[in-house]
Amino acid sequence: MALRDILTVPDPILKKVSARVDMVDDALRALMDDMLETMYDAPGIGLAAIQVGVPKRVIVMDLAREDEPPAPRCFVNPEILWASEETAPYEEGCLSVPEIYDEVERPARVKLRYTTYQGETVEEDAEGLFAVCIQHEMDHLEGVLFIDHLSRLKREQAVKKVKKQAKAA
Ligand code: K1U
Ligand code: ZN
Repeated sequence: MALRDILTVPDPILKKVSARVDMVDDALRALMDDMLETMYDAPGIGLAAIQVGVPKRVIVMDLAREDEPPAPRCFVNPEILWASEETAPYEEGCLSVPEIYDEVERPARVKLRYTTYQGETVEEDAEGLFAVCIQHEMDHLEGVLFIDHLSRLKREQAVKKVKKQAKAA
């Protein structure tokens, strides 16, 4: 396993649309292992492959609380089959937009189909933080960041802050 660098705004790679994965094989599992290690190290609760520069439709996540054992999860080629009309706000963050947090409104519940780490295709309902996080990560697969849901002024201020942080580091 290896730590990978997480791209930050305004890296143009983050705007790419990721490609579907043909097969879950050992090479893809090695990528997912690296992504989980990178996410835990950051630390974060989710990560899309494009954030480490790989334009594949792959997401990792762990929503376990600190007092719970780790619960790593992998989502290959995730699709939203249904989204509720009801929406819910959540104060989101993103490892590609470090130290910026703002409220985004998304469907409160979604039904998903995805392929697992083992290569099995499954369907699952998501609500609460799981629904927020999977929608945030699936936006990454389309080249969309949570700041794209904010006003142009807030988005530009966020990118400016991240550029300033990167210069100072
Ligand atoms: O960059 C990412 O996509 C990961 C992002 C996921 C996310 C967070 C909140 C709402 C929607 C999606 C993060 O993990 S940001 C960091 C974070 O939330 C966190 C970090 C340490 C402990 C707990 C949370
Ligand atoms: Zn993100």
